[in-house]
Amino acid sequence: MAKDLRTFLAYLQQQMPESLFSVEREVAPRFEAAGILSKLEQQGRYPAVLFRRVKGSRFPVVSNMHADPERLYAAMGLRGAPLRTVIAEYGRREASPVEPVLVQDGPVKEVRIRGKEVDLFSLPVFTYHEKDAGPYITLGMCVMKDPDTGIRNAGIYRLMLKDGHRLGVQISETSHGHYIRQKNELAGKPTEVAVVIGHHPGFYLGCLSLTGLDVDEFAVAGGILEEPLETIGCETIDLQVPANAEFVLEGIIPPHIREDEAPFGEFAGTYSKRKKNPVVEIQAITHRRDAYYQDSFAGHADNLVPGGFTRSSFILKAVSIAVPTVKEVHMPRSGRCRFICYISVKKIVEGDPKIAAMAAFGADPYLKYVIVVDDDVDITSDEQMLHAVATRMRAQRDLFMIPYAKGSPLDPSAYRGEGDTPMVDKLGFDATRKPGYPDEITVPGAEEIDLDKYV
Ligand SMILES: Cc1cc2nc3c(=O)[nH]c(=O)nc-3n(C[C@H](O)[C@H](O)[C@H](O)COP(=O)(O)O)c2cc1C
Ligand SMILES: [Mn+2]
Repeated sequence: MAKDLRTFLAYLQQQMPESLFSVEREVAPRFEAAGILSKLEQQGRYPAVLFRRVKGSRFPVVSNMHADPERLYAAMGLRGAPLRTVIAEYGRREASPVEPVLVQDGPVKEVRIRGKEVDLFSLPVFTYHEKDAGPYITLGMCVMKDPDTGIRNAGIYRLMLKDGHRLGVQISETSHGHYIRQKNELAGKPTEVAVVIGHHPGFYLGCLSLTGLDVDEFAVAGGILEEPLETIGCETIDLQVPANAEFVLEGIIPPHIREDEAPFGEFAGTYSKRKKNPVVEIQAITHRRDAYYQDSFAGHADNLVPGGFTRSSFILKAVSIAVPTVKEVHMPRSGRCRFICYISVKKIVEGDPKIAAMAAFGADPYLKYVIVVDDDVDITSDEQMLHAVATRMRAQRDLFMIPYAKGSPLDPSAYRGEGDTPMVDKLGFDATRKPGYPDEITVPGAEEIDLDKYV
């Protein structure tokens, strides 16, 4: 059976039951569902949550699926493996794409709704944070096609419900989707888009891979899933979508239309301000008869963890070309899995740490601080990283700044540069030991001490 959301839910029920939290009581889509997710988070719990009954909709909701890295590892068949093994294996599968296969029928076509029958309010779309401008679809994988090459592109972009058939969309300047929509707009043309909702975590991890615009993320998803994605043609637009998704929304982004979108509680943990953004006009919805709607708990672990993971693999590849002795890359939760990158290297050549940091900046525009340490540091520990910064660095020599470089528009420290581009100032840290660094203190014989003999 092809991997999809249902096969993974069944796996969780059987193999990781503690990782699935089922809410039987009816919940309100505005704040109450998010409140439950928030309460779990306050208790340090990150299960996937199945909301069986949501007020105002007949569809159940699966949320928080990607909040716990352990579930993502399990989705790749790597339960219990260390971070470094998982990132290496992700990189290996990313480099072994599997082309999708086109099929004629699939469960996502069980129900087809077109034209005036389309009603986005029939979906159980949640409102998360106090100042959010409305309900948001937060795990819509938006599929488009590059008008120059015809190559498919996929990315998640937040979608605000404006009315029964229109969505506001934030496609950041850091996303390929922005280039595609912009190319079409410059030619005066609309952009066709299919929003895929509800699939196996491997599908999301594959589509979130940091690739070139010339790479079809569905083939990467096939690599991550270790099986081809079955795709099927849309009803009203020239795009193909996974045949065993839960929902697909088909629409177009008309050129030169901008309307108010946001505020919205974003991954940085702050609100994104209201701005003029493009609009998606939905002209058809297809779904499974008993479909699960899937969302991401925006601004929280569910939103942060999957992207950090896929970015690490890409950064590791870029850095290893520049510095062959790189050991590990990690995007810590403390940096929202986006703004801070930790890198360890086995330093053989003085100056390599700065080259490693520059390669990382070149690979990922979201990055703001890159901290490079020796390979004895556990880069999954914020404390060990700060210890290296505190003791092994001299700012004047070991720190470099790149002012006025493109960053994420959702970064609260970003400012608008020429051409309205989101700009940030970036810092690279060489926190490795330099020649002549004093020996670190150790107590001889401590390892062999048996405390029981002394008490
Ligand atoms: C839950 C979630 C929500 C996201 N929301 C947005 C968003 O609103 N806008 C955006 O540009 N990127 C968003 N991203 C990041 C992009 O989906 C990601 O960078 C993706 O690789 C972009 O694909 P592309 O470069 O092929 O367009 C989100 C990621 C996740 C995991
Ligand atoms: Mn892309």
